This record gives sequence, C-alpha cells and structure tokens, in this order.
Amino acid sequence: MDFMEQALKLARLALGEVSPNPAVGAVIARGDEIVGEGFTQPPGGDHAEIGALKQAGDKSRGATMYVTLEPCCHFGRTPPCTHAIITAGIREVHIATLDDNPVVFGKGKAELEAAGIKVHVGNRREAARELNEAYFKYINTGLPLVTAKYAMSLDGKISTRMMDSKWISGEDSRNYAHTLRHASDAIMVGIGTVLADNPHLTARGCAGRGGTSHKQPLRVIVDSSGRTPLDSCMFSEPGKTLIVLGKQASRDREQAYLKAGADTLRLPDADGRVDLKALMRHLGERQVTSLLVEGGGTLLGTLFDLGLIDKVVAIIAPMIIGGSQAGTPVGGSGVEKIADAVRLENVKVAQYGPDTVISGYFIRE
Ligand code: AOF
Ligand code: ZN
Repeated sequence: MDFMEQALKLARLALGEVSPNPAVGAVIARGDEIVGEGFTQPPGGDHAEIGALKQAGDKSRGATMYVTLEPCCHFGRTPPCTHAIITAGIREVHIATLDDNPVVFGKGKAELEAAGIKVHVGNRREAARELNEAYFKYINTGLPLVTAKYAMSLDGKISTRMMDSKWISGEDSRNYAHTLRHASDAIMVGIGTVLADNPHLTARGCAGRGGTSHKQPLRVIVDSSGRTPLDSCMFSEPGKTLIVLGKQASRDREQAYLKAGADTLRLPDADGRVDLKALMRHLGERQVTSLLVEGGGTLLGTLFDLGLIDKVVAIIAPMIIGGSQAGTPVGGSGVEKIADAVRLENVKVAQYGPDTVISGYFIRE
C-alpha cells in the first residue's frame, strides 16, 4: 500500500474545513499495517499527526509516520506536533513537502532529526503542494489564491444575447463547481451577475465531507454604486455576504445592506470604482486564503487586466449559442497582440458528463 497516497486522501477530507490552516493528512504504519490515521481538524483542534498518534496509541513506538506537510514545531493554537512525534517514539517520518510558514520551514524537520528520527522529504511533493496551493500562496504573500471559474459554450459565450445563462453546464460539472465553492474561503461575483442571475452563492451538497462543519464561503459582491437589490437571495442564505462599494454608493444604501445582515466595505480606486488590488489585500487580512471568482465578464476582465488571477477553471459545454451580442467570459481591455496573451501552465483536462473542464495556472515571477 502507498501510505503517502493514503495520507493525501485523508488530507483531502480536511480541505474546505480548516482554513486558514493547511489541510494535512497523516498515516502511522508498522510494516504493511496502518495503525493510525488522522487529518487536520478545524482551527484550534488537533493537527493531522496528533489524530494519527492518538489512534495508534502504544503502537507508535518504533513505527513510521507518513505526513503530507512538515510537522509544526511551534506553539500556535495547538502545541508542536514534533514534540508529540518524538515523545511517542516514532522512528521514521516521511514528509511530502516542507511547510513554507517561516516559523516551521525546515525547523520541524531539523527538530525531528535532532531527536534521532530518520526523515525523508519529497515523496508526492507536487500533489501535496497542489492540495494546499491556496495555503502556500497565502502564507508566502498574505494574499488569497484567486481562481477564475466560468462555464461557456463551445463558441465561447456565457449567456445568450437575452442574458439567459441557465444552464450552460450540465449537472456533473455543476456538482464539481460546488466542490470548488466548498473548498474556497470566499466566492466573488460582480454586480452584473447579481442583477442577471440573483445567485445564491452557497456551496451545496458537499459540505462537511471530512469534518462536521457546514461552513459556507464568504460571498463577496463587487458593486461600485450599490445596485445590489435588498431582496437578493443571498441575504437569506447561511454565511456572510460582503458588499464592496465604490465612491458613488450612497450612505443610505450602505446602511440598508448592513441592516440586511451584510458586511460592507468602501474601497474606491482613483475612478471611484472598487479598487480590486486593495480588495485582495483586505481579503488576505481577513484570512481568506482562496477566492473563487465566478464572473461576470466585466469583473473577470478587470481582474485579468490587473494580473490578479492565479488559476483558471473553464467549463466548456458542447453547445453553440451564437450571437455577436452574447456575453463572453472575459471582458476588460484584453491584450493587443496574441504574443502578449498570458498562457496557462500545468494545464489539465477533465471530463464531467458532456462537459470538458480545462484548468491551468498563471505563473508569475
Ligand atoms: C501540522 N499539522 O495538520 C497542520 C499544520 O495554530 P495552529 O497550532 O493550528 O498552527 C497553525 C500552523 O500549523 C499553520 O500555519 C501551519 O504552519 C501548521 N499547520 N501543521 O503539523 C497539521 N494543519
Ligand atoms: Zn502540528
């Protein structure tokens, strides 16, 4: 059995439940047998290693641990995992990747080695980095990982010329989109999408896969002039809504949003519209590590123009909508020459029912 693969599986159960902490999985093995398994619990709860050690009990002595992230060696909300591993008598530790958190980086490994434990780093490193890609971006920059997600027809339209967009993607890819929402700390849309679709912006059907929480992502609405209707669906959904306003939005409107239970933030740029760079910094300060942007074309266009998108998930449905007035996924100014287009890297293609999902990353230096 591939114990690190099993540890990665366990880590996936924690994804979406433990932010701003990374989702980690740990397996303790003796020979061919697994004697303990654990995954990160919501902040303040046990780290993955502690769960696995508790399950293994006395069987930890002389055993080998497989863990997807370098064990922590600091007192945070919980005591250091390194101490617990050493005390339990674990003899060997396999770590998929070091923890970029400066208080841990390399030091967790060194502490284990100093106690005479044999440490190996790098088994399934890429998978472990990808699993916690949002955590790594956040811990290194203080900013969330920003993913642009949209569903379009084969001819590149996100709606008809009459703004009808239900449903371009099929059921399977919509379910996949909900797992993306569940794994995200926040979901963002522009005011145009709120007015056109009156979206719920909740993660449905996949909450609490590993844990017991039914945490909803923060909903972020970019609404320069305060046009979000007060009877929008999302105000009666569980979870928080943040309405980000520009200069033109009236004080009365802002008060009305607060009364409806939303948070508001006034963040005008030089033109009085929402300063999206400042918004990313604000979300980082709020410990949002991952932001899923679901459109529309105006908001995604501005984010692409500003270079604020890290990752793209494009759902492509095999249908033709047509119409030169029909909406497209990315507006804004765009580039002038094909040579200036930013290309995606690490591109992956997956099939969900009739739809094809293409994802990839913008890697900036
Ligand atoms: C681990 N195992 O399962 C996780 C780790 O405040 P605390 O005590 O929960 O610590 C948070 C930090 O611990 C977090 O920033 C990251 O460096 C590490 N996360 N470490 O050994 C785990 N989730
Ligand atoms: Zn720990």
